[in-house]
Amino acid sequence: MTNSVALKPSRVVIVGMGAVGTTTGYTLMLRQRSSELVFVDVNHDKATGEMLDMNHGLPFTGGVKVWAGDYSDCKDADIIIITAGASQKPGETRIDLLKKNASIFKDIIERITEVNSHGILLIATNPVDILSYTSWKQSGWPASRVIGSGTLLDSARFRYLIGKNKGIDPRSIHAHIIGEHGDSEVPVWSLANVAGTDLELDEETQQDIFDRTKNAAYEIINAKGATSYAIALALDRIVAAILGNEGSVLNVSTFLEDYNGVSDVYLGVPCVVDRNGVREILPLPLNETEKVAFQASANKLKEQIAGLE
Ligand code: 6V0
Repeated sequence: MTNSVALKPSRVVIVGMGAVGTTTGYTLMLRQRSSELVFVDVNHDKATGEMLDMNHGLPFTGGVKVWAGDYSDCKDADIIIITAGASQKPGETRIDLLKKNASIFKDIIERITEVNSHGILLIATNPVDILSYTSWKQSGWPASRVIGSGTLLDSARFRYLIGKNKGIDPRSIHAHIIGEHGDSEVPVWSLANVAGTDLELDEETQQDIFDRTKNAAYEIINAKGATSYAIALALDRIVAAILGNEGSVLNVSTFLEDYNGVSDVYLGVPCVVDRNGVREILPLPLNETEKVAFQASANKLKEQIAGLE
């Protein structure tokens, strides 16, 4: 199978086997990212059903040991992916989910950190930047090992739409969405390029591409109820960077201190990700407009965090 790391003994636990958790589990299994995959859900029957269905595919893929477990399985986990909790219903913003998911998270983080102190927490549940921040605080783990999926998915949507407009493979487009994974996210047009050359997109086209990037989740949720495939691939990409010790640059959510005028908040920015988690945060030379928008995104999230405390 291409795209797989050698199956060194490694364990990934997924907490929350809904649309995102299940698709992520399936993606990790297909790409054989870890030798062990464990599914945990408050609805154990659901986790069991998904596990059985995937196990019956192992004669076609081989390699991975998959089971439905509980928090005791987090003990030996290298990575614990959290996708548990409420998801957006049509018309709801990600911030609308905060109260509900913050209380679910308290319990989940407590149970994980009771048995594990060495792993990496990879958070996808929304609002992902705020829950990554509260998980970091509660866990007491170094920020390098508490990672949110951040704007990796948004940046993928952005690169896809730019690539489509230009007729170029999105993997060859270098363009970043930073800030909140949500309505205040920021497109970094000043640094977007293909092979170091300008994208040559007029203002109206830029606005259209950004609007479609920002509103993609709303469009998909209205049409099919949830997003799952692209977020699963984004989480798989982060797992690959960690377990493969890649040093890949990914727009994950991380703790920022004195970054473009922003401190004490988690936001999506380009980070170097390797076996230890976030090894390094890359400083982006934002223009003035981008900096103001980025700071506004940080302030919005900080207000929400203050409201929780
Ligand atoms: P879903 O399909 O409703 O699945 C949620 C799952 O969590 C269900 O199986 C629940 O049983 C389970 N669950 C609830 N409470 C607990 C608990 N205390 N312990 C263990 N399991 C529990 O939701 P879906 O999978 O669509 O979305 C999950 C979360 O991911 C939501 O908050 C989404 O908003 C978020 N997303 C984040 C994305 C990102 O880019 N970060 C992208 C897509 C969705």
